[in-house]
Amino acid sequence: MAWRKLPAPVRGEYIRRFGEALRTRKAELAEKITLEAKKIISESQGEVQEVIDMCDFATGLSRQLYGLTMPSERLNHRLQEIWQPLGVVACVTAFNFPVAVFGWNFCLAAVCGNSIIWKPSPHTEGCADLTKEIWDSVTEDHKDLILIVKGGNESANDLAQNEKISLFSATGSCEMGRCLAPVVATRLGRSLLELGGNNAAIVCPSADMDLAVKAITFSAAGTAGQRCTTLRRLFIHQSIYNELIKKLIISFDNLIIGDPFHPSSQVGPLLNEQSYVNMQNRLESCRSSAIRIHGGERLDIDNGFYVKPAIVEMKTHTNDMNTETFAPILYVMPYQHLSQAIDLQNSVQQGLSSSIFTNNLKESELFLGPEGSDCGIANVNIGTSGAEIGGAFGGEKDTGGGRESGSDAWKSYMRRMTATLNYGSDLPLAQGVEFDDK
Ligand code: UN1
Repeated sequence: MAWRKLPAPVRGEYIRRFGEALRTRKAELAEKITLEAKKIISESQGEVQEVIDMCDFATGLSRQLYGLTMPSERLNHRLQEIWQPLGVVACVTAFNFPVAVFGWNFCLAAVCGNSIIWKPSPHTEGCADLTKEIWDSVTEDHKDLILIVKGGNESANDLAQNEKISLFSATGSCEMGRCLAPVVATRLGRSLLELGGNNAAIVCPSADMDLAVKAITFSAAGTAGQRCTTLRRLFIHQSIYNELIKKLIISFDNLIIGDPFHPSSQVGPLLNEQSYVNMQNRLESCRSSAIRIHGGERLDIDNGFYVKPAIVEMKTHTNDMNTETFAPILYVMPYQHLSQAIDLQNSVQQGLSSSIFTNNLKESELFLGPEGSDCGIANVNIGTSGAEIGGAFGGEKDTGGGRESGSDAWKSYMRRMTATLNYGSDLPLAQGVEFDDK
């Protein structure tokens, strides 16, 4: 039977089984991620766990696709919302989260009654094939719920153009979004975009310094700086600037950089030579405006593009800091007043993730209030990366405005039908309009 005709909880049961199969094959899929995306094995296992968590979430959700019932102003009428599947969802994913972002999209799309066409990054097609193989192992009749399309920008463009795609969901750079969103808009299609970030953290005088150092190090250097949520800019209150910088330099010096398959490695290599060249070009470009640059150099390990994550001390917020360089470069600046730090944080075009480190309630409330962070994600005493699936994930401004994964993000994968039903014998018109023969 057609997938969209199955009762949603039956669709949820398939997703539950997919989660069970992923649990069984977690190690195998994680190894494939480390092989292709080159992230450390613990992060790859975490990424598979993210898909498993999505399966659990979506299974529960399959019984909770609630539509509101509103009181009708007319006698013997019922007014309600019914949520319907959209049809085919296209999902374009990036190399850095080769299965988790697919999981966010697929699990929701599937319980909502849609099928998915997945275009993975050309760097991580093996991860896509293995994920599809795991899906195929849990179903005889619905293997074609996932179709994989391989290729580069042209394939993504074909999907964006295709009138039969009801939702075009894409994760990647702001440039990619600027190219593809107008293509979807020209056919008045729907898109869901999760584009670049340029995430900042603010460290206030009352912060727990050791906790902040740990969180900053993971967010800035983890995944070799290749998450959309990676911490790229750090604003430190001037009264604690020197102390925190010293601790951060020690923390970065102590990072274990090496083979991502080795369980003790904390930072693996960059994806490829291009990523390395981009990083070096950016460091070169900010050399004249920086006060000091710590790290950033290539390390001679196994012919890979291993780098020492860089800390760049800046005097002012320069143009270099406005661009997302997909590599471990952390720009650091002192600030005097919290409102000034928040302004600097919000001064970039992207609006994905943000953090404040403070033990002062007034500061954290300011940060989370209407005059605070302008990002889709705002954390207190946690770094900018590593969000759980339960919340809606995505960002504002040039990040594209889309929301994926938890909360009510499922609504993007359905169409809202407003139904008014007359169970009386008269035909009263809304707003008291009279249309009877006089
Ligand atoms: C991404 O880099 O595109 O919050 C996604 C995080 C991860 C997802 C990152 N859960 O860092």
